[in-house]
Amino acid sequence: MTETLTRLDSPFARDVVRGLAQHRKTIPARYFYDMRGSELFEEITQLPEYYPTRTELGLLRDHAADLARFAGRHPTVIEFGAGSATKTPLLLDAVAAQTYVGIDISADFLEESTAALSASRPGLEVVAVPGDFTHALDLPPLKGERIGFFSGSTIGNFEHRAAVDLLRSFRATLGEDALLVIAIDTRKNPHLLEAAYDDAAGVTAEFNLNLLRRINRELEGTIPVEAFEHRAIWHDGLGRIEMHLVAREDVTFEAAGEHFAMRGGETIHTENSYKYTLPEARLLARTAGWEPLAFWTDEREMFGLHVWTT
Ligand code: AVJ
Repeated sequence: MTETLTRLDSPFARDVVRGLAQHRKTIPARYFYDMRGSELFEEITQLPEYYPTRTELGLLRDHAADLARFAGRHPTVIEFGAGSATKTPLLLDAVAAQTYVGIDISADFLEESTAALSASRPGLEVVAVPGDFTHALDLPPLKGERIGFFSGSTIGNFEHRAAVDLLRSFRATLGEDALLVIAIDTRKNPHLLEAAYDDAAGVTAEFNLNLLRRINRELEGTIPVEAFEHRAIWHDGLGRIEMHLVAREDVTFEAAGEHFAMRGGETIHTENSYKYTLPEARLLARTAGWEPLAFWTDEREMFGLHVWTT
């Protein structure tokens, strides 16, 4: 009983109820990442259509020497979000980091990624800071140069104003004379974008639908998942990919103790993934108090890796 009460009173429950009660229904994208959602995202990163992960890895590899030139002699890498087993080591090696600080709201994911890093590099000092990186954080005293790392183009999940606020918080957390290495996906042919977010194997569809399954699992939901389908659309005016869950027919269901009804064709908007031209990315940097220092992209300009300074 207590268990039920706490679960139906969690931030997830509150955000689901608030989002589904709206005329235009939404659920924040951060709730994709339960255990199953994280597995599915890992699968997405391997899909032939999903270019971001492999392109970012290529850029980190190709520009290791450039990154080393910007870094000082005893750098600390401060990662916003739990580290990826593939990308984080590439940056740490490129700059010969002495210290690594991982910041993530999920203590479990953070514990997993920092433990793996410590185990694989005995010489590295590893610090886990459980916390919400969308707010300025007090870090423990750090020696050496500070290099922030925000990978995956996660910045794309934030609306422009929220992205500016986030980048200002990073600046406050990192302090003066810091660098930020940030991955930002580029604007490109809409067909390529829509394929990347609606893959032939249906993994992204499953990732999107898992949000409904998660509500059913955790919030006593009765959502008829088969009555929904995945949709990814490029919105050119807003410069973003939108993911939706579309009701195929009229549906009614319960979730987190509330009753909801949707008409056939009505959607739940589950994610925005903003894409930036180079001038847009530079404007974003300057608006948030950063100075662009370097930008690297691949041959086909599929993805961008930026280095900014304070
Ligand atoms: C993790 C937010 C960067 O927007 O590409 C992948 C999430 N959603 N496929 C992205 C995602 C659908 C991803 N980010």
